Amino acid sequence: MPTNPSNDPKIKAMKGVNLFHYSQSNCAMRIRIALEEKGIPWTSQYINLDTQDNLTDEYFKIHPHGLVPAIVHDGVIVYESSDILRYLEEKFPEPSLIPAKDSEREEMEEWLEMTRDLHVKVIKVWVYGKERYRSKTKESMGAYVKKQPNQELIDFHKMTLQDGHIPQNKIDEADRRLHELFARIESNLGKHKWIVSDTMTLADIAWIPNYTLLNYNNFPFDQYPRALNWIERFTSRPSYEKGVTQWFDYVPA
Ligand SMILES: N[C@@H](CCC(=O)N[C@@H](CS)C(=O)NCC(=O)O)C(=O)O
Repeated sequence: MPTNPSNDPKIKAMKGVNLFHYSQSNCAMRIRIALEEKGIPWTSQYINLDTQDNLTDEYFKIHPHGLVPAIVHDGVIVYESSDILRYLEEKFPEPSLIPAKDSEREEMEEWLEMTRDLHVKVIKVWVYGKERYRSKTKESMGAYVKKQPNQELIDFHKMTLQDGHIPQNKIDEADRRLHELFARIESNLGKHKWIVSDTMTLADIAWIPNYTLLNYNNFPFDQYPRALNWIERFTSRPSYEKGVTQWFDYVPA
């Protein structure tokens, strides 16, 4: 788990849980939801991705790839949303968001790993592809390439800038993977109430923000009735209201 006790006096002095996040980031949403589910008090450190606040030298001291989310907990840095979820679970075990059985815990880990592996090639490709959205300009890309060590992200942002945007075959492949994943969620929900067990776990928290993003672009969730019921149950929880809905219209000062 990438935790870094920092030598920077300003970071070392940070007390409690400080969340570096952006309103619309699905990766940040999952951390805000987990914090609310666990009732952990936290301090908001807002990183405005629209103005590339994530690319400052100051922020690179916290996240080595200049991405959100990251947390600083009593001077210790943790980044990568799935690892932050695991870290919070370890430090704040109650209420538990881990399933009881070993087999369920293994499956929960699989869903957590998938959030990391599929974030760019499936979720981002599908969402940016549908919207033909460009979060960088050719000019801002120059600064980004110099700072960003993550080649997958550089290639992704470059792809959105090319003529014709993201190639249709990549969007189709992302669409196929998403249907595969939601068909699996649908099948799992036929066996238990939540994605991996009868209690809500980190797997549900990790995946509900993907629904939020895909739903903006009309992913056909109506093909998955049990998933729709899961969505309804989750989105009516106070943690979703506080961790997701209330941030939709956030305007940084
Ligand atoms: N796998 C990482 C992905 C983090 C990530 O890509 N965050 C996006 C927002 S969802 C970001 O900070 N993008 C800024 C950029 O690409 O410059 C995680 O789950 O924490």
